[in-house]
Formats: sequence, structure tokens, C-alpha cells
Amino acid sequence: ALDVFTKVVAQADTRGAYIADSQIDALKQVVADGTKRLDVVNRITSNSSAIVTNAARSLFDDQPQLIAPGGNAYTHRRIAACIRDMDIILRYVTYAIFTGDASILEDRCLNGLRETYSALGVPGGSVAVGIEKMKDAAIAIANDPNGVTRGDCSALIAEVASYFDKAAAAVG
Ligand code: PEB
Repeated sequence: ALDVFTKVVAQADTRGAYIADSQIDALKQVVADGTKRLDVVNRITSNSSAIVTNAARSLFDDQPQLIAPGGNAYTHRRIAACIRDMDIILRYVTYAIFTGDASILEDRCLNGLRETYSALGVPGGSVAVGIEKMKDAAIAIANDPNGVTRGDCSALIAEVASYFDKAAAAVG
């Protein structure tokens, strides 16, 4: 499990090299944007249940066959498992945002998830749609200009989007 600093060190060590100037500049930017990063994690974390519930509701509206008899999310037990899965995925995405690195998300959540879903008959494409819905909601909340000092968050938001996209691509 890596963070963005450890990753640079590990890569440099593999080459037996000092850390390059360009990498130091990139990491300086991570430090400079650190407060923004933590604000984004805090906002998503403190709105996680709304993000998950609204995304699940919207998914079931769009794809009612999921919760109809024969659907993979039919019965309260499976709906609960579905909502739990979305919550787990959102939680790992927040870890990636926090560390600036996708390796914990990849190793502990996404690795083998496609195979697990196929064994369970969970439609991965539908999970991917749910993840993209969480992405839209999370970014709207992260980008809300109210209550924070305004600044350019475009690079950070693009990074946030990339973690959701990575999760969706892993199962979709
Ligand atoms: C992954 N999901 C399910 C299971 C596992 C996961 C391991 C089987 C065991 C169980 O039911 O608890 N667990 C989950 C995860 C991690 C983990 C992400 C990461 C660390 O440990 N069904 C749908 C929707 C979708 C869905 C499209 C969006 O139709 C999810 C939600 N996952 C779903 C459902 C089940 C499940 C299990 C319905 C239950 C399937 C069943 O028991 O028949």
C-alpha cells in the first residue's frame, strides 16, 4: 500500500536514483493543495450516506429489473448487500483521494472484484453505473464553492474523477 510520496521513493529506489527535480515539483504541488485535498475527503466522507443512498435509488429507478423478481438486487437482503458494496467502494475511493494514490483502492477493493461479481451473478455494468452516479454526486459536493476559500481545484477534481472511473472500469 502506497501513498504518492512513498510511490515516488519506491520508483526512484528501483532505479537506484535520487528523486528527480520534476518529481519534487509535482510533490510540492500535492503539499500546496493539501488543504483542498483534505477538504474534499472530509466533504465526501461526511456526506457518504447521502451519496450512496441517492446513487442506489437512482440506479434502481433507471434499471428497475435489478430489484424485480429474478434481479440480482431482488429482496431486502440483496438490496442491503448492494448498498453496502457501493459504500465500501466509496470508502476506498476516499482513501485514494487522501493518499493521492490508487494502490489501496486497487489492492484491497478492486482486485478480483470483477471475478467475485461474475461468480455471484452481480451485473458489473450496473455497479459501474452506480459508481458513476456516486462520482457525479461526490464531485458536486467537493466542488461546492460555499463555505470554503475559493481556488482552482480542477487538477484535484480530475484526480478524484479518475479514482471513480478506475473503480467503474474494474467492474464494468
Ligand atoms: C463485494 N459483494 C457481494 C459479496 C461480496 C461483494 C464479497 C458476497 C458476500 C456478501 O454478500 O456479503 N465485499 C464487496 C466489496 C468488497 C468486499 C466491494 C471490497 C473490499 O469485501 N447487486 C446489484 C447491483 C449491485 C449489487 C447492481 C450496485 O444488482 C450488489 C449494487 N453484491 C451485490 C449484491 C450481493 C453482493 C454481494 C446484490 C448479494 C448477492 C447474493 O447474495 O446473491
